[in-house]
Amino acid sequence: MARGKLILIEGLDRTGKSTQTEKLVKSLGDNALLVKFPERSTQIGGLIDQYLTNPEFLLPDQAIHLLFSANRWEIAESMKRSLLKGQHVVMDRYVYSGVAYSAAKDTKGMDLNWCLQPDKGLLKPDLTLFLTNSDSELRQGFGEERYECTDFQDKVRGQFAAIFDTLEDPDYKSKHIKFLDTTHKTIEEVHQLVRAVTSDYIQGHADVNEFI
Ligand code: T5A
Ligand code: NA
Repeated sequence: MARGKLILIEGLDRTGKSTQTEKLVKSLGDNALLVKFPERSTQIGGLIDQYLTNPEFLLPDQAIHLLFSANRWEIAESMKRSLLKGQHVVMDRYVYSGVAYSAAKDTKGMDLNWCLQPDKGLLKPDLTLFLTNSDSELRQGFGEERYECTDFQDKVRGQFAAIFDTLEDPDYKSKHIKFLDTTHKTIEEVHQLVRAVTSDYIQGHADVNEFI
């Protein structure tokens, strides 16, 4: 049996990732599983949630970085099993967010390469859809969590660009990472775009079968 595809929706805060991952999973039917990072329902996820929502819950930058990575590792095996059963796994954020947000803090010693190390060995996505939006800070809810301020989001944007330009092989980038501009598009319009790119990918591409 063919394995399912590992599909990732990435982007800055409030660009519509959760909205679009949910719609994509529904449109793929029974054969798709939604995985959201951070997964806040586990014990590790509970600590991450406290860190994000409570400004008084303090952790060193290195420690919260490792917790985000550990949260991916605790779900990695079950994701692998689903893929091998032929299920598509659609992720709401993954390693790119993990590296970009931590590296954007400019903490001494925490450059892109340092930030990438704990995720080494996780499955590499088959397809990444990177959502961009030039006015996402206007969307409902922006500003409620720790990283949601415009200056920091600008730094994160720079780190995402650096990851795609320096850490990814140009051949992988051109075939497996698609950038979708959602500015002034309705939820439904973005969904149609996401669906089109995904079905095109599912029909026409071999599995990546590589690790981070
Ligand atoms: N993080 C995450 C790390 O630092 N390291 C890591 O390893 C990981 C995995 C929380 C934070 O954690 C950081 C990054 C984040 O700062 P999260 O739980 O994914 O990560 O954050 P959330 O708050 O759940 O999600 P976002 O803020 O990123 O929002 P989404 O999912 O991009 O946006 P969504 O879909 O919830 O939509 C936001 C609002 O906009 C509307 C929606 O209805 C909603 O109200 N909307 C639109 N409105 C108009 N037009 C459209 N096309 C719209 N699409 C959505
Ligand atoms: Na979200």
